[in-house]
Amino acid sequence: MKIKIEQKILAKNEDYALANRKYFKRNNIFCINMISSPGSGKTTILEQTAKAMKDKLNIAVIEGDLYTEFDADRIRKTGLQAVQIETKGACHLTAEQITKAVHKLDTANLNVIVIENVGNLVCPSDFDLGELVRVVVLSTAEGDDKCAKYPKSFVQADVMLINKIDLAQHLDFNIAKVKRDARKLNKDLKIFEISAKTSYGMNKWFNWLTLATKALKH
Ligand SMILES: Nc1nc2c(ncn2[C@@H]2O[C@H](COP(=O)(O)OP(=O)(O)O)[C@@H](O)[C@H]2O)c(=O)[nH]1
Ligand SMILES: [Mg+2]
Repeated sequence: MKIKIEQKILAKNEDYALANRKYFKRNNIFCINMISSPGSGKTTILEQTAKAMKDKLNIAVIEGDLYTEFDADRIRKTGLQAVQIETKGACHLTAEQITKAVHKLDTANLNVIVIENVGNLVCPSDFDLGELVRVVVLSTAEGDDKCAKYPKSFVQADVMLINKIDLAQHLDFNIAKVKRDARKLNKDLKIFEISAKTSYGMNKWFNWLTLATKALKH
């Protein structure tokens, strides 16, 4: 019974995800699903990305949290549009929630939508949102064993941002080991070492985002 209900939920999610993906492609909107543990720095990365890219790309953000509008408010302060989804306890976003959130955005001339998923390295990986790429963030403060412990999030990702590089030296975080573990799971994974706090490595991430967004149009 439980399996049947889960299959139904995932099948319904897949229908919405397919429709979302079609919509993003038809409208040349580069949609990113950003996944990580709580506190890895997703919103900070997006704040910095918003500030650096504001003259180059028109970006909107869909925020997912169990409760509060805190993150959408942080993004709006940078001048970007942001829609907050409060899941009221659910540990991931669904494709149907994304369809509804996109309706609330002004999508004229929009280049990029970033979905900041609910902070969790487990549940979001089961739910396709219709994104065009998945970005997983792992921060040095979480420890260097997380790829091996939560493989699905890394297997499904296109890009990994290793954030809080500024703290790595204080935390016995072995960057080479994390990259090895991640590439063992996913040989095509693109990896950037960054610090959203000091801006270390952020230009490489901005360049990747610009090129990937442009490539969508061809
Ligand atoms: N030292 C350091 N702190 C960071 C960095 N990025 C984010 N933080 C801090 O980590 C905490 C959580 O960041 P936040 O962006 O809210 O994480 P989220 O839950 O993944 O959205 C905040 O106190 C940030 O200031 C970084 O690169 N280095
Ligand atoms: Mg956040």
